[in-house]
Amino acid sequence: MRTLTDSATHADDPDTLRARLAVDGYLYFRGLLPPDVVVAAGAEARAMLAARGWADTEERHSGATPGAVDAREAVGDPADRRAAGWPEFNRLPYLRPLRSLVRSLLGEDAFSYPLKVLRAVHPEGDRIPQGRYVHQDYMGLVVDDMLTSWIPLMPIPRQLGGLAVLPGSHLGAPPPVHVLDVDRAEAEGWASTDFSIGDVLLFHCLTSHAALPNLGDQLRLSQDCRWQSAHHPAPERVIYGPRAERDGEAMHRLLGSQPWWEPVPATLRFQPDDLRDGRTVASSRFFPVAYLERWAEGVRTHRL
Ligand SMILES: O=C(O)CCC(=O)C(=O)O
Repeated sequence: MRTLTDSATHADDPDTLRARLAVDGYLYFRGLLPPDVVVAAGAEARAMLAARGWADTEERHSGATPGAVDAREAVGDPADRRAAGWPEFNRLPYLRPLRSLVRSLLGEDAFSYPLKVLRAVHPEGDRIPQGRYVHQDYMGLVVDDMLTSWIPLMPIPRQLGGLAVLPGSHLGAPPPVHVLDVDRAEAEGWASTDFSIGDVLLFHCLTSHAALPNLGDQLRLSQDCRWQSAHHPAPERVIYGPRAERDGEAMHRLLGSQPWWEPVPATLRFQPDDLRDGRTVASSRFFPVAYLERWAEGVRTHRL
């Protein structure tokens, strides 16, 4: 497996970052965030999950109570919902080094979605978590040039199943959805690294990515969060949350009084949720997109 290219020394150089994003489809920053804040977020999430029997406080996996196998199941798990609503965890995308960096790429009207995903991934067993499947985030949300930030909440060596990306995959046809086969990934040129506290992996919504298997005996904790420019309409459900009785921006009631909280831009327009059922054509301001049509029944790409 190739090692992710570190762009930390170019964090203040948006032209270089845009050029790298256009070629590789991702940007990786070693040590971008203050470690103490990330450690606090991880410790808080772990303690809350532990209180519900997900893992003990030493981070070891508790076999007795498997918990949710992936983020979708976790939404229905009170322990995970509580951990994902805690301030230290939510604060990470609002930290200046990350927020300014994303804005230098997407523009000053860029914002992070109010809902952040807490991934608590158990050692690999019979049930494979969603994140292990090769996918592109565009397919779920249909927002041009949406970026995802992936933040390890603990040191995540490859053995613990960090995230891997396929550099350059944003320029071609999306692969069929399948579980990442690590041996095959070697040959195909996938890239990952041994992640440390403070690292951030940022990738484009057309970039294929997947988690490596967790072959350790610890619960692997990370956060992923999505970003877009307010120039593009946003899917309503990612701003207001999945519930039918919507009463304003998700998380606002819980976190709106935090000094770091920023509401989504007032100018933001919305795209109907049923866009998922229709035809869409992707485009990017960073690179020419292989003509990509997304229909309800799947995705077709054509080289122009
Ligand atoms: O962290 C994981 O296991 C998967 C993350 C992922 O697929 C994503 O952020 O889109």
